[in-house]
Amino acid sequence: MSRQGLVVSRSNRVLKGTGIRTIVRSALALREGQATDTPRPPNIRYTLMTRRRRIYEGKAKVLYEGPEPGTLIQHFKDDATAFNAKKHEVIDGKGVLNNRISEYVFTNLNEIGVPTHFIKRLNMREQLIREVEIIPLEVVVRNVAAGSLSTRLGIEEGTQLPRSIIEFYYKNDALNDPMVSEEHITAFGWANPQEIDDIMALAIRVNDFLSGLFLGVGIRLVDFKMECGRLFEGEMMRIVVADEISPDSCRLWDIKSNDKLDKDRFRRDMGGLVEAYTEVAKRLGIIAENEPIGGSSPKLVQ
Ligand code: AIR
Ligand code: ASP
Repeated sequence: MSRQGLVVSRSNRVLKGTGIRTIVRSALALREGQATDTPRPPNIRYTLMTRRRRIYEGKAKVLYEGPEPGTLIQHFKDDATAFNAKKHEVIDGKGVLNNRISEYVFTNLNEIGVPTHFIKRLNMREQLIREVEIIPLEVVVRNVAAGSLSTRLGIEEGTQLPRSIIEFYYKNDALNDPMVSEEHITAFGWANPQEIDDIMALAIRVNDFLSGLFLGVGIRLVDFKMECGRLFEGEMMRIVVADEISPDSCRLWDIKSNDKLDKDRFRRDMGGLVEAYTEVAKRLGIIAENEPIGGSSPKLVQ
């Protein structure tokens, strides 16, 4: 990642308090896009020397080693991919919005007793999470027909389903995340029957919570994807919700207009993705009405 060991260039600032701590603090704040009042000396380039160990880099996120054993830092990138990364774009501001929206959802889930990997948000793009063993499944819950379900079964998008449907997909890019059944999951040892029960119970609770949350702000939760992980605590293990829950992983339609407020805007070349995610964040009260959108962080000099 180019943001590691970054070089920050700033000029025309009054020189004051330039101890190494101040410099590192400023550089960190800048890197994360936080406002910093700490003045920097003019025309000097700083190299941030703290290097974190990168554990994993996915399409939209990076995981770094956390400050304590058993923790990780989850970093939200601006990258958007679809159709198994065949389509790729960098959308300025997406990572910041997903970090905030996912923080909000996971904080609420923790509060209502749905266990998650989330500990706290650290800055504009990063959150502290518990290290879990990711179960290689994408758990999709659907309330309204859309996307691949509509294509596969010929059901018109927007059709209310008779009941919520849970589907499993095997997380494997090379295979295009194929849909799998409980038979496949247990036969290949991705999860055992007890774990599948736990995952389904979590999926239903998350769906109930999210449906109500979004309905309250005039948004229909059409479907969403979640991932689960095994959290080991001493001798004990439990299944928790992991990854992220954001407009990247949900279909969210405005109740009145049916406007899409999710990643389908990117998948279907509709434009206005950051505006749509901002609308979701504003309706949830995460960001203020007049807060600027998209402004992710200062431009970094490579
Ligand atoms: N999803 C699936 N893989 C990645 C993601 N984000 C989400 C989609 C949609 C739901 O899972 O964002 O909310 C179902 O997707 P599909 O394509 O199977 O209809
Ligand atoms: N994120 C996945 C991909 O890059 C799938 C999707 O969201 O459409 O292919």
